[in-house]
Amino acid sequence: MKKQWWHSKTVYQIYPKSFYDSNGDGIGDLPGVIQKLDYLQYLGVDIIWLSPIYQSPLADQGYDISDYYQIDPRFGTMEDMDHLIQAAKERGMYILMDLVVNHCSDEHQWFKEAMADPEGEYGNFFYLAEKKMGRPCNWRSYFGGSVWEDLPGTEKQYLHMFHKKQPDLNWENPKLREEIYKNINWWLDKGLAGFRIDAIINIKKALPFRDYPADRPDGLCSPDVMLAHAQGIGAFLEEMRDKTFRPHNAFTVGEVFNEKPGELEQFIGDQGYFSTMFDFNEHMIGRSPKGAYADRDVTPEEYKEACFKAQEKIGDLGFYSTLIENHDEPRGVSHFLPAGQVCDAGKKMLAGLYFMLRGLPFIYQGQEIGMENIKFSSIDQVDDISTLAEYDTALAAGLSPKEALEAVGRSSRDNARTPMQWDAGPHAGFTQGTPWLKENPNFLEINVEEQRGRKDSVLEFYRRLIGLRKNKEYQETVVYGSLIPYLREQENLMAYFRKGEGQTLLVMGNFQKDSQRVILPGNTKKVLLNNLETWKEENGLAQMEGWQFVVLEQ
Ligand code: TEU
Ligand code: CA
Repeated sequence: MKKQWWHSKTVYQIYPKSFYDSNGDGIGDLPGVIQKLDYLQYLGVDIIWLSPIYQSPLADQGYDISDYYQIDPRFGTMEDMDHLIQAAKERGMYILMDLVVNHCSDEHQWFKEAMADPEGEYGNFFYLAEKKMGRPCNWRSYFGGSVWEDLPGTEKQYLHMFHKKQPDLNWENPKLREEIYKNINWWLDKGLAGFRIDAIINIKKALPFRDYPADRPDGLCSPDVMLAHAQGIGAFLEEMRDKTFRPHNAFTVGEVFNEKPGELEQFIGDQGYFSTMFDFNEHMIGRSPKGAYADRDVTPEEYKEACFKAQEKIGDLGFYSTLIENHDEPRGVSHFLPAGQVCDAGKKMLAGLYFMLRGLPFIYQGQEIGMENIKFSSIDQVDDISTLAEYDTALAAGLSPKEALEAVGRSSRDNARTPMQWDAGPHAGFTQGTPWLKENPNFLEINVEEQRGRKDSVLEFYRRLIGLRKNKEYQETVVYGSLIPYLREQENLMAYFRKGEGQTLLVMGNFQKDSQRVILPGNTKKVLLNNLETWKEENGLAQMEGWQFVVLEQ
C-alpha cells in the first residue's frame, strides 16, 4: 500500500444541525461550527466531515438536496462556508463535505421539470415507469414501503431507494453524470479536501427491474437483494474518480455496505475508486432481516471477531476508516458495551480498542465526551424518518406501542442526533432558543465543560489517543504497524499487537466488568496508555481490572 498524507490523521464528523446554534433558532449552523474550531483543535482532530448543509427541505435532514450549489439558509450562507474552509486551513485542518448523489430531493429543479414533462430531458434524470404497468418490481425502500411512488400529475411512477422525497438519480444517463461531476469539481475548486460519499453503492441498479422472493409479510424484498444482483458499478465509480477526485487529488471516504466479495481492492486499493471506506462490519452484527425491532445486542466476542476479520480482509491492500458510531447509528457506548454496564472506563476501553486498529479513526460529535443513547418516552419525541418507519414495522409485527418504542429506540438514529452537550446550562449550551430535537437529560453530568482539563475524563482520554497517533516516536507503528491478534480465544479479552520496524505495541482491553488474568507475551518496556490509575503485572502475568485498557510497548 502506498503511503498517503491522510493515513496518520484523525477525522471528526459534525452533524451541523445538532452541533452548535449560533443564532438561537434552535438549529446548529456553520457560524456555530466556526466558533467551535478552537475546541476541535484542542481535541486534536485534523479532518472535519460535515454532514449535508446544502439547500434542502430536510425531510432526511439534508440527505435530500434541492440545490447542490447552495447552502441552506438555516445552516448559513456561502460566505460562511468559504470562511469555514479558510479558518480550517489556517489551523492546518481539512474540510470534507457530504456527497449525496444517489438521489436528490423531490423539490430539486430537475425533479420539478421531470414532473412537468416526463418525456422531456429531465424525465431521464430519474427512473420513471408507466403507472398502468403496475409496480415494476417488489423492492422495499430503506425507509419502508415500495421503492415506487406515483409521480404527481402524470401517468408515471418514479423510483426511490430511500424516502419518497428522495427520488433516485438515473446514473445510466451520461447527462446526469456530467451534471454531478460539474458540481463536485465546483466544490473542490473552493478548497475542500474531499468528500464522504453517501449511499454510493446504490447508484447501480439491477436492470431490467424484476421481482425477487419476498422476505417479509409486506410482499417486498430487501434492497440488499437488488444490490447483490447489480453488476458493473465500477464503470461509474472510475469515471467519477477520473473526472473529479483524481485531478484534484481529493480525499474520499465511501459509505459502502455491500461491496461484493473480492471487490475491496477495486474500491480502496492504491488505484481504487475511493481513498478509503468505512469498516461497517461491527455495525452489521445482530441486525435482523425482520426489522430494527428484532435486532439483538452485540457480544464482546462478536465485536472482537468482526474487527479482526475486517483487518484480515483488508491486510495491506488499503486503509479502512474505523468508527463506533455516526449519525445513522445509536451511540457506540450504548450499543457495544453490555446493557446496564456503561461507565467511563468502558467508554475509554471501547475508544482505545477501535482507535488502535489499523485504519483511519473517525470520531462522531459527542462521542469524545461519551454521549449516550437517549430514552424516548413517546414516539412523538422521535423525528427521524427511518425510526418512524421501523416503529410502524414493529407495530405491524404485533408489538404493543410501548414495546415497539422500546425496541426501535435502542437503534434509533435520533440517539446520535440529540444536541451536542457543551455545558450544564440550558439545553446543554447548544442553543439560546429551543432545540429542534430535545437534548439528552444527562447533559448535566456529561458535557464538554465538565470534562475539559479533568485528567481522568473521557474527553482527555480521547486527546491522549489522538496524541499517541501524532507522537513521532510511535506514529509509524500506530499508523502502519501490522495487526496481529493476541489470545484471540480468551473470552472477553480483545488484544492485538501492532508491529512496526523494531517496535511492538500490545493493545489490550478487558471487555467485561470483572477483572481477568492475562498471560503476557514478553516484558513490558513501557505503559503508553492506561485508562485506569494502576497497572498490575508480575512475572509475565497481568491482572486486568474490569474494563481496563492499556497500550504496552513490548
Ligand atoms: O445512509 C445510507 C444507508 O444505507 C442507511 O440507510 C443506513 O442503512 C441506515 O441509516 C441505518 O439506520 C446514508 C446516510 O448516512 C443517511 O443518513 C441517509 O438517510 C441515507 O444515506 C440517504 O441519503
Ligand atoms: Ca442556528
